[in-house]
Amino acid sequence: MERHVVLHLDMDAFFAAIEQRERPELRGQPVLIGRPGPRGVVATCSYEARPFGVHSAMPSVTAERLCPQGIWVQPRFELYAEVSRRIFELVAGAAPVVEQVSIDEAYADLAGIAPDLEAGARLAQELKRSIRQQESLTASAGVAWCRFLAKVASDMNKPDGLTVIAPEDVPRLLWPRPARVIPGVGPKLAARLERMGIRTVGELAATPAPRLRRALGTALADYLAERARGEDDTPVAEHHGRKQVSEERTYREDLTARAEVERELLARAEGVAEELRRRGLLARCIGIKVRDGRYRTITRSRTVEAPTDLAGEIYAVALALLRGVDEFRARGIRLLGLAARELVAAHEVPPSLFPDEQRARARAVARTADELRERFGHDAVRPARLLGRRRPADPAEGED
Ligand code: TTP
Ligand code: MG
Repeated sequence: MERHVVLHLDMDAFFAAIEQRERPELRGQPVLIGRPGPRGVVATCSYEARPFGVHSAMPSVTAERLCPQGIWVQPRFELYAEVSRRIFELVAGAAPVVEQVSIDEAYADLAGIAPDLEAGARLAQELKRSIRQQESLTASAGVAWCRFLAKVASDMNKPDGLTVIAPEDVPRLLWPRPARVIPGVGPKLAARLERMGIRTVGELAATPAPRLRRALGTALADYLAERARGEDDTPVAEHHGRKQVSEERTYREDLTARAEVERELLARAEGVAEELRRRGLLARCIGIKVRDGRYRTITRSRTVEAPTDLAGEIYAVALALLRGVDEFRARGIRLLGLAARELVAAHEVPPSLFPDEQRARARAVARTADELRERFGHDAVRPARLLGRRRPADPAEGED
């Protein structure tokens, strides 16, 4: 595979740094963003609060105990979103391909503008400088030949850091880090690795492949071994602008029969799932939209356990949501819509620790059906329940 220089950029103490910029009296102070008290959590804290052990997602009561002198500030999300938008406009102006992954974090592919790591580092330095000039905020950057190492690098010298990890730096810079720096290694997997005597990335890299495979299964073992070598061929992709994949239909005659409603819902699930697979996306959230003959509209949504691109799973969630608006169906359905939201790139979801064979087979079957449709036209493959669909949908799709 062609090698690209990748930059990862992550703002320092983002919400807290913005508050310190807006309110000079907070500068140099331990600032805790969030609500104090038994039900609150810390969104983030300034670097002055970090030596006390405070961190993101910590219960506020714990933070109050660790850092009683901390100054609590209620979050102002709209302000942070606006600052974020301006910062990523700067990044987009500096790099050809940018993938924003959170409110304060993005990857950029520097192919074509940075032929090597030194050039990438110069570009990162310039970007940090323009963010400082325009927004009076600091960012930390990492530069490497792949996403994973760029991310590890940006985290190594926070705040205001700039770190390059070249392939020859992997033993010195990556291997001493805890296995947790690998995306997908959460507390459970970390504990499991520890029981195998593996704490650091270096220990992971030194574990013979057969042993790792026996313990974790081939897919996960090979994924971890690859990261432990400092390798990651996941491309930087610009798909994150897309918020949802959806389909809806308006009917000339209101749908009343249960079987008919369910058949329509299944057809929408098929369409949405196919589109997700085509774009290489998985959905964490499924929503429905139902409108009755008197133009009353209800929407419902639900987060799913495992991100999905399977029609069967999407349909099951949508059906459960529809059952919750049963009274609606009694009045007849004029419009029925289905949406997949909170999309994640399929390649970013690490292989599961407990691979679900049935699910893997279902996805393989779905992909085969996609290929057949591509070759033989859209009606070539459809679920038996959709055969012999008679009632035509109104061509006026997407009423609003
Ligand atoms: P992070 O980049 O994880 O944290 P940070 O920018 O505050 O600090 P660092 O210098 O270590 O990068 O998250 C960015 C923002 O997202 C953070 O300022 C607040 C918000 N956030 C939450 O609201 N809750 C959370 O659990 C996390 C992790 C972040
Ligand atoms: Mg940050």
